[in-house]
Amino acid sequence: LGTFDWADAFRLEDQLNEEERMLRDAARAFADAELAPVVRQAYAEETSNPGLFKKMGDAGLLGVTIPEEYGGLGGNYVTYGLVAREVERIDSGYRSMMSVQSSLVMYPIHAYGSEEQRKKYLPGLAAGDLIGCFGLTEPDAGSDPAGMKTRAVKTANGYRISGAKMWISNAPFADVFVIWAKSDDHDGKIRGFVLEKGMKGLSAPTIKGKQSLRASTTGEIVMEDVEVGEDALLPNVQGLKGPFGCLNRARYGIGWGVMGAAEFCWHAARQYGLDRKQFGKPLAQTQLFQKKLADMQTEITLGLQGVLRVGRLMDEGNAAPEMISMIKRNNCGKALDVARLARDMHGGNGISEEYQVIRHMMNLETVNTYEGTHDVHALILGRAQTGLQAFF
Ligand code: TGC
Ligand code: FAD
Repeated sequence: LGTFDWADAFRLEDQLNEEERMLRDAARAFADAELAPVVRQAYAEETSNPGLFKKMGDAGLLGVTIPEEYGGLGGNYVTYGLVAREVERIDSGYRSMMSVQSSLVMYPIHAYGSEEQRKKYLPGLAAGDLIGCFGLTEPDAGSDPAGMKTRAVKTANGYRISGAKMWISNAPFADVFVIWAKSDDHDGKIRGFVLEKGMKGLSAPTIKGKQSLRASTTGEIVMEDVEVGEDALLPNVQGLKGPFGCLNRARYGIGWGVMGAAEFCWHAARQYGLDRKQFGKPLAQTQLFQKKLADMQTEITLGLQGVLRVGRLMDEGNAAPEMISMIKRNNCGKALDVARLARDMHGGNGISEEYQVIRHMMNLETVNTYEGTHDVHALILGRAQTGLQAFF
């Protein structure tokens, strides 16, 4: 019989190859050195430092799956997931900055863009010299992006784009805006466009006062008759499968990322229970405390095994969107449960920013909502097993 490692119950470590472990370790070292020391202040002040993109780029964390010829790492999806887990172990907002850049900006430019667009944007995005954002959600179209109002009208030289996007990560300091609009030139189908900071009519005001994901900057995108050339259109995709193709990658990464946040909370709760004594013995020596630790350990172990399986299928080209819905939904929900338990197990200290579990708990409320809410992914899975859509 084998030995039992409480922190790696199903020996995830043995299921990774040498290169995956090496890149994971590098991401962990980066996160500990560059992100952990700044996150508490960033969260308290609701600011995120755009300079972190350059640091992430130098560390190879941007565009992990993008080929090296465009500045990416040329790695597999398991590596991308492992990196997300390490970054989110520090903060979901930092993982958000990274995953928007990689999956929602670099991926569509690589997958749907022209060779000129790839060469123009990808190396700068991979280096972190350029910052990207992804505009799908609108004030009146969140879970139902097909209801978007943003329009692209054909002009002599290109398109005139008008509309507003809401809740857009990185937007206030973005250089490159991947936005989705209904195009009158394509029978009203949704098309992707790459806009650039400084275009006339384009602005991205910051949304202030978030009580969650405060270390990541979020904004609106306002487009008032923004004139773009034909070269702004992403030529190789049309319809909702364009943005959903990007979301598949980002949702997958979130499935891994939230396990990092959950692991932070679990380990913190365990240590707190070992250190703190009440009624003459460590809290960790009580049955209720141990039951909670067992629940955390079990859900995290199963969640990690699930994302590893889906990651391997992605790397084989065999992952279906419904599998990604399952791991996004379940891992977000379980991570939120773990964070709430950890908050409780820290007693009064659990509400202090010093112990950090409440920051993770607050962040996970957002992560459970964005990229398809917990309930929307339930409806995707319900449709897949009944053949009946229950969205409307
Ligand atoms: P539906 O009829 O299901 O599909 C329309 C077309 O899209 C195709 N499709 C997909 N293609 C690839 N991957 C997927 N996962 C796909 N899902 C659907 C589908 O095949 C069809 O193609 P075609 O060629 O037949 O037209 O569309 P629906 O309107 O009924 O969709 C319903 C629903 C609820 C599933 C969908 O709208 C949905 O997933 N809503 C959630 C919206 C969402 O996730 N928004 C995310 C915004 S971005 C974000 O949150 C970033 S936060 C990032 C960060 O900071 O980390
Ligand atoms: P709604 O769609 O209005 O949903 C409200 C509630 O109703 C939810 O509980 C939902 O599950 C439920 N609901 C909706 N439809 C149904 C139904 N048919 N049946 C049952 N229940 C239903 N978007 C981007 O495009 N780019 C980004 O970079 C981005 N970053 C974000 C960053 C942050 C911090 C946040 C908070 C959001 C971000 N989003 C981004 C937007 C995010 O994807 C949306 O908030 C999310 O898709 C939900 O949309 P909504 O907020 O409009 O909620």
